[in-house]
Amino acid sequence: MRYSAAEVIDLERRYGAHNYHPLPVVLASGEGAKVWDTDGREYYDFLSAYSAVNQGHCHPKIVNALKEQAERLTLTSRAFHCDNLGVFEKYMSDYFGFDRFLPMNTGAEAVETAIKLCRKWAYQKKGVAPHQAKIIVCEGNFHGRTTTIISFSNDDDARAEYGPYTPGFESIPYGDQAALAQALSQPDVAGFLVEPIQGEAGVIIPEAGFLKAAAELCHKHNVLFMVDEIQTGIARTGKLLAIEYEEVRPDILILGKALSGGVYPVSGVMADDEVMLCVQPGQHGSTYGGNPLACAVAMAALDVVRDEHLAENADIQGKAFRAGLREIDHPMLKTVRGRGLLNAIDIEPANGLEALDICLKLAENGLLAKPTHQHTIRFSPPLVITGEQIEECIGILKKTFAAL
Ligand code: IF1
Repeated sequence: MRYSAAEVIDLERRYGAHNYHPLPVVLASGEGAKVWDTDGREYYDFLSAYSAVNQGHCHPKIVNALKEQAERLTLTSRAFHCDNLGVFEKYMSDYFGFDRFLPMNTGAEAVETAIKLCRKWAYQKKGVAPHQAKIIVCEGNFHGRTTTIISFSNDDDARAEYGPYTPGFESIPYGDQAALAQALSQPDVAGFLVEPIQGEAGVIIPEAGFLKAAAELCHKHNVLFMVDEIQTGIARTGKLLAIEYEEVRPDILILGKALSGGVYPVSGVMADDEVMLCVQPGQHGSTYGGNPLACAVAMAALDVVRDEHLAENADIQGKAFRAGLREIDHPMLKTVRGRGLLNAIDIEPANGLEALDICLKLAENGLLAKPTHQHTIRFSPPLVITGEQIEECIGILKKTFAAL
């Protein structure tokens, strides 16, 4: 090592943009549900890079797929064919049950792709007048950080001073069926964009039946139902997709993060012919989207999810984790909620201590988690975590709360 942890942190402070405020932990390696810092200290990773590392850190099958492909061919651009893109697209079609897949790289790009597809469809198929297409979104949403996406955020940190904003979006309260019905009955509505569980807002689970009602309302009003499963998808909530809890099928499914197991950025959207074929050559794309490395990595990452039964494990370990958390009797721990291994607790500040202070103490005790907003802590470990490890982590949480 050429630099100490303190020096690395200082280099970031000195030479980087100040757009993040990380915990003061410098990680150097990872395996499964664990990571190690530059001093060799071991931690359980209860963030999983915001649910990108569902398959566990450095999963050998995914890393090997990366290595093998990297030695052969990494990037052709879409100006030519590469020998595994079609194979990957068919794999995605079979895996998720949609006619077609359009690959991109980051989550925000996939959301942008969904928005563009939705508008194309509205003008070509629904007959919306030029420039009038409207997309309904939810208050408290987080869909990424492009200029258009932050235009329909209502989080001041994400949005302020980045205007002028992209028009064409309208918000309803998350989970409000009546407001949605009202919004969808207007003319010129092209789509409804929603997270099955709001991650950034603090793991907010809508009332049972909301997603089912939303799907039906969209269908009734000839509006595309677009579901952002970038954070909730790929087994995180105990099913392959969080929408399976309400047995609904979107018109546009948006995927990212764990689609590549945290090894390489891969995202994209799935849709059937009627929607996907609205985009013609030259009308959308990306230099890296669907490159050979991405295709190889994503197929390996999805093989792992299926072969290792990660959805089932997320369900089992999630239930055990919440049960353990509920055994903690402490006035600062107000509520426990979650689905599968996407969980959160709300903290009641006391004795000058807030959620961030608890995260710092958890880190000292070997468990990494990050507050979302001021009073919520999200717990989302890799889905390969075992029952024994969950038990050990509950021990760390109990010990930490007992010492507050
Ligand atoms: C950051 C949160 C998580 C997402 C959903 C799209 C994207 C995300 C549902 C964009 C990204 C991130 C990005 C990360 C923080 C983070 C996050 F705290 F903001 F809410 F995961 F919990 N849709 N989520 O959650 O994907 O372009 O980043 O690949 O610092 O922005 P991306």
